[in-house]
Amino acid sequence: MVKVLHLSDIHMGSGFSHGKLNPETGLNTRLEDFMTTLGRCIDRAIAEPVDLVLFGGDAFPDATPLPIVQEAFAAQFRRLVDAEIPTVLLVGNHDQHSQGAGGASLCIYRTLGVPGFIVGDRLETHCIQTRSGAIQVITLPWLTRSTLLTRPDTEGLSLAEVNQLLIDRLRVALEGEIRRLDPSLPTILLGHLMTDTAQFGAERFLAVGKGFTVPMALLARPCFDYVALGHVHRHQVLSSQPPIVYPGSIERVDFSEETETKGFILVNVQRGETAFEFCPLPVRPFQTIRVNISRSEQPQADLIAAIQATAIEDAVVRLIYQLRSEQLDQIESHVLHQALGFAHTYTIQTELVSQLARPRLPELGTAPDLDPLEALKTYLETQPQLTELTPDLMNAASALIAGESNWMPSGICTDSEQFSTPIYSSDQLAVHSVDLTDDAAASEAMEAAQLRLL
Ligand SMILES: [Mn+2]
Repeated sequence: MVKVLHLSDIHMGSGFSHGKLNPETGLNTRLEDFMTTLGRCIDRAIAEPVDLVLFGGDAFPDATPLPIVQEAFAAQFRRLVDAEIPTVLLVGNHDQHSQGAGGASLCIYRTLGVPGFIVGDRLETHCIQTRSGAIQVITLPWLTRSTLLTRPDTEGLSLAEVNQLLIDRLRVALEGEIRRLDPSLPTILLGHLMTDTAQFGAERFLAVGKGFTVPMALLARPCFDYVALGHVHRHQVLSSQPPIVYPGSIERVDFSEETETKGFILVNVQRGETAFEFCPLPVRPFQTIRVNISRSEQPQADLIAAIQATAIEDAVVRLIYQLRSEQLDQIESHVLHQALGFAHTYTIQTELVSQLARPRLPELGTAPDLDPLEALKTYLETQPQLTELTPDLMNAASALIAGESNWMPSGICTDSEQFSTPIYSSDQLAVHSVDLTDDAAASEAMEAAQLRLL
């Protein structure tokens, strides 16, 4: 039985905006958080001790981390060298410079010949001798088109066809590795990839052309005793036979990971009989306080109550509150800052429920069924610089609202096609106040944020 610690998506050096300067060290507190958390993973590897550490990729936010960040990362992994624990560092998409053409930040460990360290920057099988015997690890780094395809291969193909071709090539290449495996030894596939069943909008990921998804059928093979994945920041177990596991990121990278538990995986790998457990890490909490006080009689007091009802101590906090513009005078911002002072760091976002709640032209009143032409006329009367254009603007507006197709602005000669369809219908011109309490939109934005990070 080989004992393995599997961690992934460290992203050390990201999220500095959620931290602050530590005057004692001169470091951003979020860098210190990531250093502490990575340190906890390495502590555990040494305390067990495990026979092998697998890192699933994405060490830093990009391939050219600040020297201080690179050093902090190396200082932790160096402890594994001292403890004589073999380690595989897999290359994720964030570790590659210009789609892999500029090398990968982690390759320096191979160049320096760090004892016991293997860099997984290509599809390859490594037979690793550990204290508890030999184990085979197939490394499958983040694939870009140029890894397996040439330009003539992809010429004239749609994105979906290119992705299919990439999957076909991967299937063949992986099959080649599998055939050379020693079936008597435990085997792990270590991959940085998006599977077709991973949560977080795989289809959308594919649709925007930033990557491709690997079918589960390619991974769920009896020749693997454990499939160690990286890339998706939310911990998830995709299959139990064999175990196919994303440990997720070790620290919250941004607010899209607010509710996720962070941790790493301890695995006992045995031919045909693998057991694993998720080990949670005590990481800094993120808290969103979302309050709508637009209908409140006492907006300030309600806002403070919402803050006090939230566990903000030492957390990264964002306060998002919605109010009407005429309530702005009732909010004293220094009181808000005082109430949020217990947070590690915080941001305040004010959203106005409707810009139109306070009529800018008192002449217009607040009649809900205001005629748009009347409104435009009233507006133009207050704008003397537009007097000359007023007849044209009024004509244009009534033509648009009436849906007339043949209206032309006077003095402008255009292609007749251009104005052949009305741009607005009258109901589109009606005034709608924006509903900002749409939770679906909020979660969609969060999902999009997470996808950017993967
Ligand atoms: Mn990634």
